[in-house]
Amino acid sequence: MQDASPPPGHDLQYEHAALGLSDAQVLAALRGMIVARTVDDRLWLLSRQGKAHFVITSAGHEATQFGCAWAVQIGRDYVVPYYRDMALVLALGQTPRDIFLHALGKAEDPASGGRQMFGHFNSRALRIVSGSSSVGSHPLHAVGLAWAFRITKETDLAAMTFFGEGATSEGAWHEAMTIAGIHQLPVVFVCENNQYAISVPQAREVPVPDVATKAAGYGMPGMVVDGNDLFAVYAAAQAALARARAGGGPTLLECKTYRLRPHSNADDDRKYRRVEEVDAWRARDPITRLERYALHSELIDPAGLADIRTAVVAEVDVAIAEAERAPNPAIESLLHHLYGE
Ligand SMILES: Cc1ncc(C[n+]2csc(CCOP(=O)(O)OP(=O)(O)O)c2C)c(N)n1
Ligand SMILES: [Mg+2]
Repeated sequence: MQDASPPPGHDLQYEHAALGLSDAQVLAALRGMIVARTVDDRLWLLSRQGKAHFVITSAGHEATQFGCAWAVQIGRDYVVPYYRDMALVLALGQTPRDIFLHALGKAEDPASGGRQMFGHFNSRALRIVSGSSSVGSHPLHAVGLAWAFRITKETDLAAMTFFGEGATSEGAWHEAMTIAGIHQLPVVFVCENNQYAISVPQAREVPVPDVATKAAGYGMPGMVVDGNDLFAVYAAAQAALARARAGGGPTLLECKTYRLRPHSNADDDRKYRRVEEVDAWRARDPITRLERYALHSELIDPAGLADIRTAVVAEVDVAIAEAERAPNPAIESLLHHLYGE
């Protein structure tokens, strides 16, 4: 039988108190990451049931996304995410209900009133700007925002944009990096390097082992971060955002991680990666690592953790039931936001 007790110690780079994080913040992040994974599981089931036509999820990327969200001044800094950032938008304040409304294409979907493909998260209040479906193009939008701050003389804010390592081979990404570097704009570029662009492994999409080294060509620092370590990501994101807001220029953060699911519900990852490889990364699951840390630091005990998991399932059940009951968009809304309507 497997020993259920946590191994001694933990394998995160920092102790939370050293980063100025309270016990309550760590537990809130842990709960939030569990919510994100539970929503992720349920999105997958909705797609298998034929209720959600397309889903693309963040399982495995939670520490990267929550660590960055922690560093954002929510509602002040602009966030320009990509389709993989479901956990990020939850960490910034969107709700499981918002995500399900979006996935099911319902009228109250905050992203588009049920008219946009899943993954185009946005919120005016939270300053989350909808990404483009065209891989690698939306970092340009973040750079445009940062340039606007310069022109309007707005200070003490930054734009943070997210993308995969595959995106760093796209022309638009190079243009974004170039302009940010020339003008030393307040942008933090976050690469969520999960080692695949759909079925294409990193060695066939990126010519260097570390995406972070590309930063040198654009006049900005680049840093490799363990993307499955919540505290390491937070420390790096916090430093980069603080520097950007203070006029110190852009940074490229490369968070090394792994997606635990196929690329989308339309993909079968068994065709291009070995089960043993996926299992090896499951052993480094960012949520398990944070749980181990929380137990080791006596922030919570196993019974408390079980209570969180039970409460999260109940919360997500309610969100999904509400979203399923919610009305579909009216036919008259078909052309809203299009062609001047
Ligand atoms: C310009 C462009 N080319 C191809 C695609 C199809 N496509 C969608 S996602 C994706 C993989 C991108 O991989 P990566 O940037 O590493 O992000 P990940 O999905 O791994 O998080 C591709 C090729 C697209 N949407 N846009
Ligand atoms: Mg990738």
